[in-house]
Amino acid sequence: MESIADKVLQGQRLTREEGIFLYRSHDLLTLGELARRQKKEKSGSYVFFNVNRHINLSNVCHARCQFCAFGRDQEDPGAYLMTVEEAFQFGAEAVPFGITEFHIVSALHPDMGLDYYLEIISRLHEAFPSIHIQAFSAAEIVHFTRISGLAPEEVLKKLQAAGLASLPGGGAEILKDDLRQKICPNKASSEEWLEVHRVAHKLGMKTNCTMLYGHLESIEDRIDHLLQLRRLQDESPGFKAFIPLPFLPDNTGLEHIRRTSAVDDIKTIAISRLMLDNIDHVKAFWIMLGLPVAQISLEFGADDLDGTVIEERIMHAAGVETKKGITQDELIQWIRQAGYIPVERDTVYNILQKYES
Ligand code: V47
Repeated sequence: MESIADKVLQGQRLTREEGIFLYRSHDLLTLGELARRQKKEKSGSYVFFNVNRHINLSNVCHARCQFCAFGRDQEDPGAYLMTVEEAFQFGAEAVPFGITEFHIVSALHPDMGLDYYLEIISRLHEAFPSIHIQAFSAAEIVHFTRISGLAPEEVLKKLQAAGLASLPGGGAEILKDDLRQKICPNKASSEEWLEVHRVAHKLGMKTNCTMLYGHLESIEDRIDHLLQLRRLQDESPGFKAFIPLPFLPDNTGLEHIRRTSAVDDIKTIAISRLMLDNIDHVKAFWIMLGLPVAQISLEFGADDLDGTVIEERIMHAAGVETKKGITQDELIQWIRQAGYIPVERDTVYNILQKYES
């Protein structure tokens, strides 16, 4: 631990073996101290949040990943698909709440063509040009290439022209193909996921990245995943935030697996902060971690709690017990109680308002 601490203090990069060592260590406080130091270098005493609305266009999905409780077959009870008009209204009704972002992710619908998605983006963008549209995980973009026969670059350019501004970080799961064959065999491969972000960055789009952990993967797989993200960021920078997503097992094909512990969640936040020295923000997504663990993770390297969300569906299908949304005032309180300055940001981390007391 001492030699790792020295390296962190000197700004040197940690290796695969050091990452694995940190996961195996029980010295949570030293880990926290190092990660907090890194967080302070990147964002000082600020902790970010944003005011956004999640929109999940459909839950009808041909991929039916083992870890997902949200996806449905078309004829299943509870299956839904928003029309373009319904999606537009769903977004529009949140505008009076002062949202600055539409966060749109969906399922891999077997029948809807690319035009459906383009139309929703352009309707929202034309009506609300100042609201940032962050939409479609790389797994969805790969799906769009398959249904349209277009290359990732062409799909992204069409979406960009319609008003898409950035990509969320979903669909990464664990970037290891033999594991993906077990948990998500019908969607983008590791290289396809990476390629979409590589191309998006080259087109000038900012994106996020995630890691779904706590299912069938090993500690080594987690570290290898982080290293792949770090490598892509070196080669083609554009990731703004990393979001570790603890696996929520209820109602999934992996229901026998126990939910990750708070210690694992906190360690994962801290280790990602230390390994991903070239990604500025680590997000503790409060919906998944729960507000108490998300708040404590601010002392372990996280510098963002994500947003107001308003109505979250994917994680709630998997039994998460947090609320479906939260007010801006509540987010400000949670951040202040941890001793940090709450900062409202836009999607790409421009500062909109500081709440200094
Ligand atoms: O790709 C699905 C994950 C992701 C479960 O970019 C699950 O700012 C845990 O990526 N247990 C979608 N995780 C959500 C996502 C996201 C969320 C918040 C912010 C951002 C961002 C991105 O959710 C999926 C998958 O990895 N997921 N089911 C589950 N049962």
